[in-house]
Amino acid sequence: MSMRVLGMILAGGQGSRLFPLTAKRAKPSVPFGARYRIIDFVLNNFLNSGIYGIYVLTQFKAQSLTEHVQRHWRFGGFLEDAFILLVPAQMYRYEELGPVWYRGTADAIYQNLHLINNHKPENVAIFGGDHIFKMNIAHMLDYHNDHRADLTIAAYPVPIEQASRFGVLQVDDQWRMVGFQEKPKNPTPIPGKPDLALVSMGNYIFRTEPLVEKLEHDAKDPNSSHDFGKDVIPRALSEGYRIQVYDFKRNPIPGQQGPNTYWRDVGTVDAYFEASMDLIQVTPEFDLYNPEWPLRAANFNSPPAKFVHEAGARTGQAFNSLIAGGCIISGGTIRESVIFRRNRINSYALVERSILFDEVEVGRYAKLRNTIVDKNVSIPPHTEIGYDLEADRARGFTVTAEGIVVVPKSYRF
Ligand code: ADQ
Repeated sequence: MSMRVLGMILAGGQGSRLFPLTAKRAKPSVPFGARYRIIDFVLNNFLNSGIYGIYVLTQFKAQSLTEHVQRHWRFGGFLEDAFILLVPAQMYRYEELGPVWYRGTADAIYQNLHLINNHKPENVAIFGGDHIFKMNIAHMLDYHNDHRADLTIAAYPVPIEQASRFGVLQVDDQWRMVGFQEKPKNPTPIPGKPDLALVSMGNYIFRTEPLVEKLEHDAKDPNSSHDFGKDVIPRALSEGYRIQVYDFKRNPIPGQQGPNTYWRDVGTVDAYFEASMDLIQVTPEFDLYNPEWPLRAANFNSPPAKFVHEAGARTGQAFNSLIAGGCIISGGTIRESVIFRRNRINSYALVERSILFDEVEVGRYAKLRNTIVDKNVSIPPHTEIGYDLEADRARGFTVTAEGIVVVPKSYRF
């Protein structure tokens, strides 16, 4: 019996604009929101949509991503079609390609056509692993089937000045795609809305047969860069394939009111920081607390977060912040911050508008603001970060255009 839909997650991009957070890890494994990694959101989208057969295609700096998925997303067993498995580039799996990595997003799927052939799904849902969003993929699948589409592309309106970073598309009144330009210099606005362009989210549902046909064709083309946006989609459109566009805003999330509007690329450190700061609002745009859309993550047996003080010092306290398990806030103060696992904030320390990854210790009287501290760093007493940006640069920290300071993983003072 063939399965209805096979999930494939593209997790092999370099994420170079997120440096130094991606210096040692692939973008999908960058930590986010005190206890998640970016890939968790798309994995939850699949599971919450009842899609349990998922391959994650990996490539660059995949070690922490591999460990995360293998250890914390173990799944399946009894049901043959229930699995989450990693697929690194195989090299020589297809003799004629030789020792190549995934040459582009389309090639990553092409190099795994044998998996599609094994499962014989009616449709293949190909999603990026880089974005933070909630999406009921079952609803998009129903739309795709109702329209008897060869390909359905999820789309979202963005301000016209941002549109050059995306695939920009045009639709007719039935939302059939009639135009597509990958990262155009002069994006075409939505008719009647000169400030907005409709862009591809890089999330596709293909009927299996046209997908295989297109990929086999593309693989043989010496002029192709083997990318969905640059090569496969424009060609499919010009050849008259039936391509529907799915309006992400109409995607219904159980337990969530109003249109679905949250989709973040977090492509740069500044975008990452801003998306993190949204989470600590009283009513954030992205709700982690909706019980009808559970967001599974790595589960550690962390002890509870604890807030204490030494004799004579002020008690440890946190305001408008997310604090993960295993933290000890021992006399320090935290404001508007996202604090991952097993951190220790000592007496008289002040952490403001900052993000601390796992296993960070902030020494007594240290002061941090607008700072991201990557994993496994011990900040000596009295250190100031985020106050004198020149001094921070001189210490080898990254300082972004918006003045956010990043202390790299395992930095030694
Ligand atoms: P880009 O933003 O350029 O455009 P791309 O670099 O192609 O995105 O990455 C898409 C996804 O594929 C990411 O999740 C990435 O990790 C992964 N990926 C990239 N190269 C890969 C490879 N060689 N092997 C495996 N995985 C790989 C795309 C579309 C646009 C669309 C935007 C939306 O081309 O049309 O608007 O995504 O963000």
